[in-house]
Amino acid sequence: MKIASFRFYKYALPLHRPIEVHGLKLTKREGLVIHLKSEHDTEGFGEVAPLDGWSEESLDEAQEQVRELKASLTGREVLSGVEKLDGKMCSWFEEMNLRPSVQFGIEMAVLNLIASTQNTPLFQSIAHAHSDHRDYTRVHALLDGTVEEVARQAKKYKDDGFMDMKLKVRGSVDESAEKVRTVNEVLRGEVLLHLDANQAWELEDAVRFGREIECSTVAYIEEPLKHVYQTPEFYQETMIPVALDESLLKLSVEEFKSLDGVDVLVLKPTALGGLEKTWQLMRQARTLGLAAVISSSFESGLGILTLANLASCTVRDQAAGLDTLKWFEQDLLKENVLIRHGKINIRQGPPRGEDINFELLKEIV
Ligand code: OSB
Ligand code: MG
Repeated sequence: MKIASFRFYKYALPLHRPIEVHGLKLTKREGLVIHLKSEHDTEGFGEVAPLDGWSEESLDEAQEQVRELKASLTGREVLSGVEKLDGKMCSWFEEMNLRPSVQFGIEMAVLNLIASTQNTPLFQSIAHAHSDHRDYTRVHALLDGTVEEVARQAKKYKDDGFMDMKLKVRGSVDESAEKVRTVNEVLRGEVLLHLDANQAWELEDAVRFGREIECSTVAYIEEPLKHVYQTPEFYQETMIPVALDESLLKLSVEEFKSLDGVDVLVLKPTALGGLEKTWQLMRQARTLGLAAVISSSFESGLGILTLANLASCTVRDQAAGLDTLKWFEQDLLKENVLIRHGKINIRQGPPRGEDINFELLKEIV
């Protein structure tokens, strides 16, 4: 199959409320969309959306590389077997040294092109020759705000049928612990709670937090510590399993696998450097007995659908971190990605041109 046409676009989507990442506030979400067409006129969309405050590269840098990709891929054959995600994808683009979000976006476009040519949902072509996959993905509902707000959100999502929720606890230890206790009273142990502290605390504070929420049903906490190497001490003192997220951008597998207390890997393919790299981390997690949680970097619905497909292939039926479209006032997909009873359905094939709001895209030539 040939890449007969390669076009790309920029978007700037308005938000209901700012996205807050490591102290930065984004008032709109900007990114790029890659639109590939084969010689049979099948299509594949990819999204390149580095996240300020989180990604190492800027959107301008990413855009420069997408331009280079367009020049080098137009008219070329898709390397056969790349959909197996066993190393071919990375080697195909190796000499271009793609930034993480660009690697993700081109892989997403190529995989969607292959799936739409085969006329199958993306998860079937990803999981082909691999074992497990489901035709849905479970998602945890994101709770964020004051004590009263998160309590209200928890009640609503519980009534909606969510079985997992994730609560941001980046504030003071006392306020955070109060949030957890309040939410827990609403959930009554019927919903699993994930926490995320975004590296807010010194060991001492993190341990105090752990003691203050003692009776709550917390499945794991993401990044409780300023210094990740203190994870074993935190775990010993609190017995709360730890998930690594931002630390994965810095630590190698060798480094984190020796940290006692680490139980979960939170994988953000846009920041980690693509679908194949994430797929390999999913396999390593499995070997090490760790759970893998696929998580968004606030991509549009296009990116979220691809991530939901990837998440449906994790071995354990873990709730993914994909409840971020509620920040967006507008989306690139005409039909909103629905989270019903805590699940995203992924039975449909990859998006086609007619599914996209092209009026929100500005072509870059
Ligand atoms: O703190 O985990 C984070 C998104 C972008 C940057 C950082 C984070 C997130 C999310 C995604 O929380 C949603 C999720 O993981 O549930
Ligand atoms: Mg996190």
